[in-house]
Amino acid sequence: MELPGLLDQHEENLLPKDGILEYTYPFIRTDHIDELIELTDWEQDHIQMFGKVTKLPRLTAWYGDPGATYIYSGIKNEPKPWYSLLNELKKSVEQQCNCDFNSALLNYYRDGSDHMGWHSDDESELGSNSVIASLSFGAERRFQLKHKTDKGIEVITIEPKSGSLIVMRDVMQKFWNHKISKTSKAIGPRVNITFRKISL
Ligand SMILES: O=C(O)CCC(=O)C(=O)O
Repeated sequence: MELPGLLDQHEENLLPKDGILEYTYPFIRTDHIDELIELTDWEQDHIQMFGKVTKLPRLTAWYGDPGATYIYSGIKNEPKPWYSLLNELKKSVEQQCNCDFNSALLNYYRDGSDHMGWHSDDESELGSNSVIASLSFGAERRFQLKHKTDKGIEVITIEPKSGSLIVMRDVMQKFWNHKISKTSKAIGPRVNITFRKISL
């Protein structure tokens, strides 16, 4: 199911069942992207797949309150301290979704070959039914959602606009996987920030 044209508005829930995915556009100024690229201390992480160590196909950075350590894909992330713009973005998002966050994962997709495979953000340190808020800046990429068990539900495809906010709530991470697909189109960079709350 493709939903690209639907999205110049606030959508309360784009999922047919088992969780909530809210979409809001426009939400925030799009010109933060250059500053985010410059001010973030990006890392090139590696993962082990089929016994081989490979580069993660994007750059990442983990920021947060002291102690907000996060382990995903076998990578242990100690938080870097918030910088001012990131903290301001966190406050705007907290106000909009009426919740609070203590950490953020930043992903930098340098071009169309950078991507993220199917996964859900269901690590134990996030607790159950955690709220995750996702800000997108730059190129529009295909964000796809697939139900983990109900094969009768079509894959949902949205293209979050630069300056949009997605809020994932309720049981969504338990029932849905999501990914950012590769593209062969010549496109510019994209930065995504997911604000999270780690149990301290
Ligand atoms: O880049 C995106 O929009 C998705 C990010 C994501 O899935 C994640 O950080 O877990």
